[in-house]
Amino acid sequence: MTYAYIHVSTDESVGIIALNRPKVLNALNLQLIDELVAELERMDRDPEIRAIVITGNDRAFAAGADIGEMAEASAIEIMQKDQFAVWDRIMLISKPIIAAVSGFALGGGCELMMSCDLVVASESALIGQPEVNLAVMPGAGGTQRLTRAVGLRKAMEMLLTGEPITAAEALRYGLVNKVVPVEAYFREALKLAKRIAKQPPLAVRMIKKAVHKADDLPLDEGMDYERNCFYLLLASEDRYEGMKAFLEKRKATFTGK
Ligand code: DAK
Repeated sequence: MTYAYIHVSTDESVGIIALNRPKVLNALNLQLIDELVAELERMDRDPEIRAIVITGNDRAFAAGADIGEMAEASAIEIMQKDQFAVWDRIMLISKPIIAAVSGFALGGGCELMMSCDLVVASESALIGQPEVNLAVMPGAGGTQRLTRAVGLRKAMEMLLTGEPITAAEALRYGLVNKVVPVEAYFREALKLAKRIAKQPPLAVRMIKKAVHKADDLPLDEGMDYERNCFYLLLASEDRYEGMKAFLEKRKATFTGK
């Protein structure tokens, strides 16, 4: 598959997608999002890939949706094309996605980052939702996921002022997992991805889904969901192997069955 706006590679069992529109700070035009989601879905189906890293470049993860493209489109055109539907498909990816973020992660860039499961940021990262400056508002989860992640007061401040926060502040608010020097953010994200890629894939998949349910379900329903996943994993071959290997004091070999 050849793409115009993303670059795809693999390292061991990690799939890597680099957003690639550097001249416009990786502004997310419709084709880029289509390519990104198509590749995420392809990697999700590929049994050789166990975790996915999405990155940009040192200057920008992504500075938002492409304002040039949006400026031309009417509300009716955007609604009729149902452009948000493609974004929603990111949440259906079953494998863990790690964002490696440096520089600007603004608007749709911040929303894309928040759709990932883990975030490793460089010290230069600037993260925010500046849509208000354009007299619009986030449409791909900015008011909902940011509020869940950082709490109502901080989300209000970021969304109403449009001011980005630094990586250090994002770490304090739990919006990113780790902050490292700019030379190291991609390497650290890859290291984290490789670590997760070695875990038994069925357990990883079910844990990811169950954690996301914590945002959506009341506690009793979430507990119920968790328990059903737990029972299902007990039926896997890997769990016999995992427990047997522990008792035999050897390294487990997981097959994803
Ligand atoms: N779109 C298009 N081009 C962009 C861009 C963007 N979001 N951000 C930057 N660029 C372009 C600039 O126009 C410039 O192009 P040239 O002039 O060189 O041709 C180039 O990237 C470099 O940018 P600057 O010269 O501005 O660089 P600076 O370092 O001076 O400033 C900046 C960097 C990030 C502070 C600044 O570029 C900036 O404020 N950018 C806009 C940030 C922003 O407002 N982002 C939010 C956009 S709204 C949707 C899904 C999602 C969304 C909407 C709909 N649907 C599914 C329907 C999300 C909406 C948004 O994200």
